[in-house]
Parts: sequence; structure tokens; C-alpha cells
Amino acid sequence: MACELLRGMTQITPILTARDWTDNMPWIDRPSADIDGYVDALPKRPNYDLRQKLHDWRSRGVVIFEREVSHRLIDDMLSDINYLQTHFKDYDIGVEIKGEQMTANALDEFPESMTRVKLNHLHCYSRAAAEISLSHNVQDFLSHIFQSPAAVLQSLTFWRGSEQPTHIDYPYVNQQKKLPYMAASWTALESIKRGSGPLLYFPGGHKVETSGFYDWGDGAITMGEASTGTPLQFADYLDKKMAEKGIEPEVFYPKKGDVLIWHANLPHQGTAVKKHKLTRKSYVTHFTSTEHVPDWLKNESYADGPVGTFLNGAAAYVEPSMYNSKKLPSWDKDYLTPKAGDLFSRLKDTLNR
Ligand SMILES: O=C(O)CCC(=O)C(=O)O
Repeated sequence: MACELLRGMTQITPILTARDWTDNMPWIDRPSADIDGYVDALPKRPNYDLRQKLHDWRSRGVVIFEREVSHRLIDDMLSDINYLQTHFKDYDIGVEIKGEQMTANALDEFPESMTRVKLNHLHCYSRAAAEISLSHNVQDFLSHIFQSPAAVLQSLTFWRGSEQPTHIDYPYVNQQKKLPYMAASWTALESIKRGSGPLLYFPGGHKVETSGFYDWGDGAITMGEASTGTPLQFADYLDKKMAEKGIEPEVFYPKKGDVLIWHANLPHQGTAVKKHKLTRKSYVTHFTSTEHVPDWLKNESYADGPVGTFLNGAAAYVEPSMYNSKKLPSWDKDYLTPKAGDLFSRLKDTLNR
């Protein structure tokens, strides 16, 4: 499965069907999308080739930003993880081990050398992680896709390969108010070596005419309590679809600091780990737009205002259940993170761009 259910989730998601996808797609996925017209009309262009990246997004469902995140920030996040590995008894950070959810403080030992391990929501504990999620070009790009700044829904941190079979994220990550308003970034926390179980994806497989919709039971396109479909059947369905449509997979061998962003409907997997001594340190963030983030996560009614990290116009809210959790060492570091109040002027700037 792609993730744990968001911990603060308070309501059962209703059954979502193919119409919830096709009726709600962002502009760029609709047949009428005019990418060149859109870029030509922008009063200001970013420093990267936005036009090319938007075309890649539409045709391939994936874009890559090389050298996006500074090594300094990554090293601070890695120090946080090292700290967690020795002080795990002090932390309620969610850990998924081979599909089973637990919290760090319930472990007997930290599963440092195991594959198929994820840390959940590190952006709520590590300022360095939150700032990596909100890196500049990634946020600029997402704001063009979503037509509104992005907000973090969840993050997953991997020390070694995930070996996750082929999947698409939205059946598991579906708290956003409009299902297709989702994307994920994959940041290399080290240069990825052959044999370590790199990420694999199917470029172009994100188009609904290629992927179709897997039926989890009674026409539901997301996984729920009543699902008759399973993640392994889902993987099989997607592998067969991609083969049928002749989609050749690509494997991602990034350098430390490179970021790949995938579309909410892009099939991808963690390949098998062939060299078990190798680490594969990586960090995934799932985003929606600030417009479609669930209200309970934003929690604007909280007395001190929204809690989190706010940078480059985007938001990494701390989940309310983690407000009082012990934080990792980088949390109080003096980065350039603006205060929460700045968020709204930055949102306005982004929208008026
Ligand atoms: O990094 C990986 O191996 C897979 C990550 C993934 O599929 C996900 O987070 O949805």
C-alpha cells in the first residue's frame, strides 16, 4: 500500500467513482488544455523551462528537477533521521514495516537495515524535511498545475528500497477535496545506485485512456473498508495495462538533490533490492492544492493559527494530532521559513502572478 491512512482522519470517505476523477481534472489534463497559450500569457516566467515541463507533464505524467535541493538541507534531514534511529523511544513518529503500521516508540529496535520500511509524516517533526518538500521550483511548478499553491498531504521517508509493487497513489491518498488534485515528489537524499531498488515508472501511463480505472468493488476507484480488490491485484491490473499499451518503464537513477514529480495517476513501483547492503535514501511528499486540502488538516480554527512550515507560497501543515509531539533537532533551526502569517500574502502573490 502507498501510505498509511492520514492519522488525523476523522471521517469515512464516501465511495469515489470514475466520474469523481473525470469531472474534476486540473486544466492540464483536460482535452482543451492550451499549454502554449497559457505560458505565453504569463506576466512572469520561472527560471526553468516551464513550457517544456508542462508538455512533459501532460504527455508523460512526470517531470524532473535536477539539483533542486541543497545538500546542506538534505544533510540536516539525514542527521534528524540518524538522531531518530538512536532516540526512537522518544518519538511517536509513524513507522510502516513490511505493511504494518506502528510508532517509533513502540519498537524494540530501529529497522535501519530492513527494506520495505517507511517513516510517515517526517515533515511534521523535521524542519529540514518540511523545507525539502517545499523546494522552490517544485512549488512553482505545482502552482501552475493546480492553479493554486500546493499543500502537503503526507510524506514518506525511505532508508532502503520500498519494493512496492506497481501502483497509483490516489486509491490510497484520497483525502483531498478533488481526487485528481494530487501529485507527489520523490527527492533523492543520496545518489541512487544500481541494485538498491530504484524507483520505476511508466511514462504516459497516467492518461486515463491508458490506465483505465481499477475497480476496488462496486465501481469504487479508491481502496476502502469494503474493497474486494487488493493491492496485489491492483499491481497485476496495472502491469497488464501498461504491457497491453506498450508503455516502456523507466528507472530513475538520480543524483543527491534531484527531484522527480509524478502525476496522481502515474503507475510506479519500487523495484526489487538486489544488493542488500545498499541504502536508498529517499523522501516522497504527496501534495494537493491549498484549495483542496482537507479542513481538519489545515485547522484554521486553531487558536494560534495554522501550524506548520510555510515556504515558497506553499504549506506543510503539521497534523493536529502531532502538534505536541517531540520534534527532531532541525525543527528549531533558523532556516528562512517565514512565519505562518506570511503564507497568505505569499499565496496572494502567487495567484496574482
Ligand atoms: O520510492 C519507492 O520505492 C516507491 C514510493 C511510492 O511508490 C510511493 O510513495 O507512492
